[in-house]
Amino acid sequence: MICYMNTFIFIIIIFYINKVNGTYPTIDQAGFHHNALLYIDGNHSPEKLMLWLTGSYETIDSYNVIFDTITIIVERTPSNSLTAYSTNQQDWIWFLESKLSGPYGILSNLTQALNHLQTRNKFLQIIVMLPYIDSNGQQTFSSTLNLSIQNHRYQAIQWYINTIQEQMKQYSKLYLWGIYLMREDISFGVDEQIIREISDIVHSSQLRLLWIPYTNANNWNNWKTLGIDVAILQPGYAFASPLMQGTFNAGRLRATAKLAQHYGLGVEIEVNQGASTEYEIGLLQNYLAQGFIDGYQYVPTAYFLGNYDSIARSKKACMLLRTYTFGLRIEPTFMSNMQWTWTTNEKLQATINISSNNIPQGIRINWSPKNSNWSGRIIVEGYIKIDNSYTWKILSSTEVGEKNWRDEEWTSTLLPFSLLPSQIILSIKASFISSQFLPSLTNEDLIIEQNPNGIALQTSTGAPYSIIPSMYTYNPQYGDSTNQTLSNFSRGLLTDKQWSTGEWQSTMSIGWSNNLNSNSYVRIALDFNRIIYADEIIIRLHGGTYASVNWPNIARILISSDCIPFSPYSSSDCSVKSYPCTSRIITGGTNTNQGGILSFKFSNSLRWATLEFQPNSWLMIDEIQAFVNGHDISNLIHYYLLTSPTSTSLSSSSSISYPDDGVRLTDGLIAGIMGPITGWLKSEPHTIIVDLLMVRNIRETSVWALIKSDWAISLPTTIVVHTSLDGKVWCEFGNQGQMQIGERILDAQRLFIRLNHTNHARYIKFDFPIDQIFPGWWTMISEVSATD
Ligand SMILES: [Ca+2]
Ligand SMILES: [Ca+2]
Repeated sequence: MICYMNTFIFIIIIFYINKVNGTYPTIDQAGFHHNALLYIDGNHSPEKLMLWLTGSYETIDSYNVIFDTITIIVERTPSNSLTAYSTNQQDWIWFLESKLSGPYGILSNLTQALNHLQTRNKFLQIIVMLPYIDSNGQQTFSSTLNLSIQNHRYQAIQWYINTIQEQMKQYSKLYLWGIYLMREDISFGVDEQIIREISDIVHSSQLRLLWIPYTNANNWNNWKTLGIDVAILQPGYAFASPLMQGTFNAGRLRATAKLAQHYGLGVEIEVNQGASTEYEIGLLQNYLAQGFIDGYQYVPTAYFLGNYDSIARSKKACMLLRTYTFGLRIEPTFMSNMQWTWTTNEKLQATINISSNNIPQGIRINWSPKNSNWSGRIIVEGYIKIDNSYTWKILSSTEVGEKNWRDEEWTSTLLPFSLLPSQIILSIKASFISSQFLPSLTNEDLIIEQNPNGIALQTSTGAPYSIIPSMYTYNPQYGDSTNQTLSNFSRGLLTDKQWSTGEWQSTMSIGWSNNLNSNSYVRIALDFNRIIYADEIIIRLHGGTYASVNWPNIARILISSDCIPFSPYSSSDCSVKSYPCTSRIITGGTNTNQGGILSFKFSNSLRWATLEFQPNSWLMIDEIQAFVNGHDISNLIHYYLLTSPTSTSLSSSSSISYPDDGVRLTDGLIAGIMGPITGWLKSEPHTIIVDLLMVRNIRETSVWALIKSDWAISLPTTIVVHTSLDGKVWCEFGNQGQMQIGERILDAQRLFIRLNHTNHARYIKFDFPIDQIFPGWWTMISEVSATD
């Protein structure tokens, strides 16, 4: 029996590691293929709908309706209620009577548009949203209905569906497929029960139920048991790339496809802001291209297109969507399945020549379950022609280790870089280095990205800085026992030999919380006061999700004997080595409230080290320890919190509209759109001073600012840059201190000064004087940097 069981498990494992275990829904099962979400918050005339339905741009490009199904959605009602939150009977009546039906309702307008167009099938199928049923917020749904009572819910939903079915009878070109759940997540508990009730009512009306959850929404992979007929998964990449202050790279599209396939969902096509810019068109192109690569092009699909006159706000994006729905393959902006030359020695190495038409902006590694236990370092180098000489240059590097895995092992790692126009790249080499075993990779796992990614890693990335006047009120929730470690190397809570091996105790930890919209890093620099030899550094911290205390997504250590490493890109004057977290050990506590250790094992000499974490909710650290041959040398550690512990509020008491968060301006991320960003009125002067903590070689300085003239945001007219060795005597950087215009990505514009020689500096000062010409306009800054 035991033998039999083992064989059985073995077969399951083999099956699991070789392929995705599951399938997308079929078009027959779902009853649709191309289902577009039509947001009718605005007005949709028949003329406008003719453009929209045919994928035409500004004039009719074709008379063929490219969708077989339309899902009708209203987000906001006249009483300013959101249909995904809580609405009342008046809101529902308004939707049914003035938006859906009637002579100017969407059903009538669609019919009028269809009278001039050709459809694939006899009918255009219609799906109508059902507002969220909120058992708490809808207790006074109407004078007679309280939706916390099951019987009242039943009456309201049944009435809503009956009304739609009645209205639909008047339109012979439209066919009611069913109901769409407006809320994109389903909380555990009573909401699950309500979804089952909705499903019963919908099914008893001979209709079907559609749901489109977002990434990691509650119950996203449990939709079948709740009585939902068809579910489509949102990748979210179009709204959460690093340029949009999010955390997804293009590998998210592949991961979504694999997860959708595994759990039987389709994949949503998403268009950001109507895809009017080259960058956004590139994102759309990759959604569509991945549909061919991973097969979701030929299964039930939902299209999120925003609310515009046409399905997109550029001719090219409209054409891409028409081509895709017609069934043709779309080429990605990235390059995949290239002929890499692979060598295996102590490390695995893949090399490829780059044609002069291509502008690589990063290498993406697509992981699959066979590599789920791999940990090690990846280095990407470029063979680059600069001023008639050729040289191998490190473009990017990263560590893959414990807890780097999300998306159920279909994750990817992006190694971003950006080359100057004068640097011509002839070859790229990717090396995989590990002390354990080498990963098993093939050509299809290595992708060359050509889209900009909003990451600008420089010598100064991660360095502390200050703004004058201050734009940041600091009041830590879980701060250190001393303020010394915020401004210099010192000792505090993290070196006091006190920690909890079990449950988290608030007084023992320093805490950092990640903002959901950002992928900021937490960095702590260590100084051993002299060059020493170490073979293990461990972090004592907490996780398990209690009170949102969780293990970080990513952890690594950078070490150096020459400089305080902020990032492994730290320039040629300083040698930095980096290592992944090699193991995570739970030392005690309960399932949801754990104590544990993250261990970094290496053997090297070092003076300085920087620990870098990407938090996932709260990161709570108790202690840092260092060892050599099992001998504790923690008493040598002095540390500097490069990232301040999370503050209770960001300058809530002051009049600062766009406060700084203390890390944003040197975190390596560029904001391509408005969002959390540091800004001030041009009638006020500001100064930013970056402290590299020691003298470094600097050849170039830059500032990333937003341009958005319809929001009164423009580039700073003048930025004067100075450098200093001691923070007292300042030298102008460049002749006039005036910056040149560099590259632009979305609304982000780079300004820079490059010298012909190297400048020695510890401090870099960026002065933004008062702008007399546009005093009422804003300056918005997302990054300042210095590099050699
Ligand atoms: Ca401690
Ligand atoms: Ca930034």
